[in-house]
Amino acid sequence: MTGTNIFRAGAVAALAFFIIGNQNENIRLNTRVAAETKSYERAPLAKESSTMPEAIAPLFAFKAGCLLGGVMGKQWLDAQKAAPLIKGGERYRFYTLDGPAGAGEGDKPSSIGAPCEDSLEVRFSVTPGKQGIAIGGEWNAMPRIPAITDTLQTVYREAAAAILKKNGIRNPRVKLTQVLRIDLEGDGVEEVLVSATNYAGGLSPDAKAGDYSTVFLRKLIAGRVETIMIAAEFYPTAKKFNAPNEYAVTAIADADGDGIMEILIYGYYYEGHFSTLYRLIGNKVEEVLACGCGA
Ligand SMILES: [Ca+2]
Ligand SMILES: [Ca+2]
Repeated sequence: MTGTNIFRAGAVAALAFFIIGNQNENIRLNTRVAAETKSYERAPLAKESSTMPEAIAPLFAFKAGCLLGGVMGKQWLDAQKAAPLIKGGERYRFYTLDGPAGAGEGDKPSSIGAPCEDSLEVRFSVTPGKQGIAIGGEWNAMPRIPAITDTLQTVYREAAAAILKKNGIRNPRVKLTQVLRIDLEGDGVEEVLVSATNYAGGLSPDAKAGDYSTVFLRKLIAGRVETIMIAAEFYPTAKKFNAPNEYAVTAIADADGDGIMEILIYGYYYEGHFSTLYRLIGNKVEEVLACGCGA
């Protein structure tokens, strides 16, 4: 099996849409954030740009350590399309879940090497952290900073339990690993990103009955808090040699300069890892770029 196939399949398989409808959930209206939405720096829209093509803004995922691709104008380019446009010497800003984390120059992308010749790495002029995302371009890519909150909150444990039961795990061991509050689109209403994982025997080639890993979004839609699945796999029964993945959010940043923050999810399995960038479109979440490496 190739890592590329696994990470693509794992990332794409989980796009589904559920309604939980817990109206008591505390997603609060944040008027201070709303007031700030007017001052975002945005990249010029295509219709505002000159006849010269805009320079590519590369996107690099730390932890998985690979070039996601880039944005040019309003286009998302995957790594293979972006790489020829990245000559080396581009300036990147680094972002973790805690906020901006410095800047540096990147060199020309090069192959990670066997067994992932198609995955590309970029070396930086400074030693960045091991987390988060590197973003080229000049816009403010982190107009809002997520609040990293308590993983024992009952409302999110209950939301996770409902998802697990709906996906066939009758008596789930609910283990939240991350609860992040962030206003993704800057409309003054916070969303909540929840990660939950239970691999009873740790990550291995096999899954035990009741194992799962998921990242989902809680979002206020037309007066109801709803659940939007982003990445997920559920094992109501044990599976052999299926290479289960564990998922968590490693960055939340505006990767294309439109003012809406994207979500970077890191996934790993027993013999590889990957990063997948998702964007919010209205009330849906879709994958835009991914990279990784596995045996
Ligand atoms: Ca929002
Ligand atoms: Ca964006």
